[in-house]
Amino acid sequence: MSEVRDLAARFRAGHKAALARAISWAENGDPSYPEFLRSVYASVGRAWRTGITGPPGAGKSTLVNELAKNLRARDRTVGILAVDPSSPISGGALLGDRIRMEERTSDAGVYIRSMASRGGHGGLSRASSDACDVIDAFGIDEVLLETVGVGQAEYDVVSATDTVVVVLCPGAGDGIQAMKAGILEVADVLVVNKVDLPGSDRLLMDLEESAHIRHAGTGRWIPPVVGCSAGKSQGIDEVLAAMDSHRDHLRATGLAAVRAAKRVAQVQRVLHERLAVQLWGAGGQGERVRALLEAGRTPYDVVDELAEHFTSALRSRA
Ligand SMILES: Nc1nc2c(ncn2[C@@H]2O[C@H](COP(=O)(O)OP(=O)(O)OP(=O)(O)O)[C@@H](O)[C@H]2O)c(=O)[nH]1
Ligand SMILES: [Mg+2]
Repeated sequence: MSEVRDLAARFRAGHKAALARAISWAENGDPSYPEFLRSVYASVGRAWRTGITGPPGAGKSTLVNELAKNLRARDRTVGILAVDPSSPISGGALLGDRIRMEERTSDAGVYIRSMASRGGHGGLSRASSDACDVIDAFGIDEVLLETVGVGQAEYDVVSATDTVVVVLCPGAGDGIQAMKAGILEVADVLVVNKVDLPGSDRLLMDLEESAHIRHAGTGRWIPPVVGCSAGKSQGIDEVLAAMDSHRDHLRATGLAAVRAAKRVAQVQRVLHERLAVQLWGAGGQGERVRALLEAGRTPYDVVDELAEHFTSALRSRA
């Protein structure tokens, strides 16, 4: 039996080691992954995927742990993917996450995996969305994907998940102001964590007002704003209720169309990634570009020349 068929068989039989292996294939862009995905793809689409994003230290992991606990109490199986942004701020927190989540790992209904964001940016978004597919195909009910929301990562989590929960906490002040437009753009649920700390009421009101101003009259989903204290296990049911309300909304307004649009975006992303590797990869185009620029060409002329070079290279390969 081929390696892929062997893995798919063990995967379908519910072996977690096979799940782990398949995620590694996804993460590393293993050449066996596409064939593996094909063999289990009919099972993809049953899980609900929730992205948990927000600034470093907002309490995302603590909240994920609490959400997992409550989802387990509802008899839902849970897969947790924590993407390590390998930033100096959060790099150290990963070990803490692991220890905190230890209590969940003895539960057979929970699968926890952290992924490193090594490699290019596109690689990370591809890998995390692939890993969501794999967990989904395994038959797990709920996927919780934790990512640190800084810039583009916020948008990546949107394409990989159905519901995006943005976690903020009081005390970040101006930082949150600066990010607010982006946050409101991606959030389906806005959570203010650490309501045990001062400043949370103001942040709650501020977000509520901003969400209404931004979305009122647009007919778009207005993200509910919920306060909680994940560290004290308070308000978690309210967060789950807000997540449920978004899920109900999507189901009532056309989940299939939303998911289809995200798949189209995924195809475009993977194609970009592959073309970039094929075009820029081994050839060392940097040198070529520099030489052309040094010869006095404008950037546009260089682009024309490269485009010409690429198309003839592709044509000769076809
Ligand atoms: N006061 C208070 N502290 C909390 C609460 N929830 C989490 N914390 C603390 O906030 C810190 C960061 O929590 P994490 O859950 O690791 O935050 P995170 O957003 O996952 O952090 P990164 O993954 O590093 O971005 C930890 O020291 C937690 O104990 C809360 O409700 N109240
Ligand atoms: Mg974390």
